[in-house]
Amino acid sequence: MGKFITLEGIEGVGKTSNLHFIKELLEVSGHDCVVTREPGGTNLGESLREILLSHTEDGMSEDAELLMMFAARAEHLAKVILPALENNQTVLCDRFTEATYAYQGGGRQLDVDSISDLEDWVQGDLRPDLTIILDAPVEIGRARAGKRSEPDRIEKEQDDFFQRVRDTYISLAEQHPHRICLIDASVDLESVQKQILSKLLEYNIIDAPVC
Ligand code: Z5A
Repeated sequence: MGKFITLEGIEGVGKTSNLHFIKELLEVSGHDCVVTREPGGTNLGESLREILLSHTEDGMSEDAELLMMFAARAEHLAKVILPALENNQTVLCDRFTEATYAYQGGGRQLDVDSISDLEDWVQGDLRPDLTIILDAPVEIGRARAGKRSEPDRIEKEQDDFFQRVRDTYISLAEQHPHRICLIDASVDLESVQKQILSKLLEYNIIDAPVC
């Protein structure tokens, strides 16, 4: 089985900015990478993403949002993630189930046991080998994201929502230190990337370069 690596954090912390950097590190170290994202990664998943992020007219029930995240994930696992892992490829995914714990569990305050039940149902035993959480204060993430584009349906939430999301990410890293690590993403990009490199080495995802 290949390695499964996921990248997480509140909006604007730099997931997109660091995805290519991580892919390059993995490829230099011999990994054959598949880069993908959630919600999305398949035709059905991308259609669900469009609904999830833009369906603003009459809102969306919180349970519908949660179930659509997992519907997109089930398709993603069946069509992209599991076939790649079984083919010994490394899957690098921009967000996965930790985002559901953070946004639907923390942000929306939905029942965590229901999320855990859905996780077991949809994923079985599969959990990422490493989840990198880029962490920065909400005001920094929002200021960076704000410079870029119009907010989508979820980005329109208030700061207290994103504070709960951030707090949940921090607590996930505390609960599962063997597979989830936190990176200080409030600093400049070069310093963030140094931390990412050191975590990939620490978690034995890549080998130290031979000098
Ligand atoms: N969601 C959910 O609710 N439940 C789930 O289960 C899943 C997802 C899977 C879509 O995610 C939404 O889906 C997301 C959670 C929800 N909603 N929110 N909010 P997404 O990942 O596609 O979208 P996003 O969170 O909005 O990501 P983003 O805004 O694209 O942020 P980012 O990728 O982390 O940031 P970036 O684009 O790399 O960087 C933003 C700017 O900051 C950019 O101008 C960079 O040049 C700059 N930047 C980046 N790093 C630095 C540093 N270190 N210093 C200075 N400037 C920097």
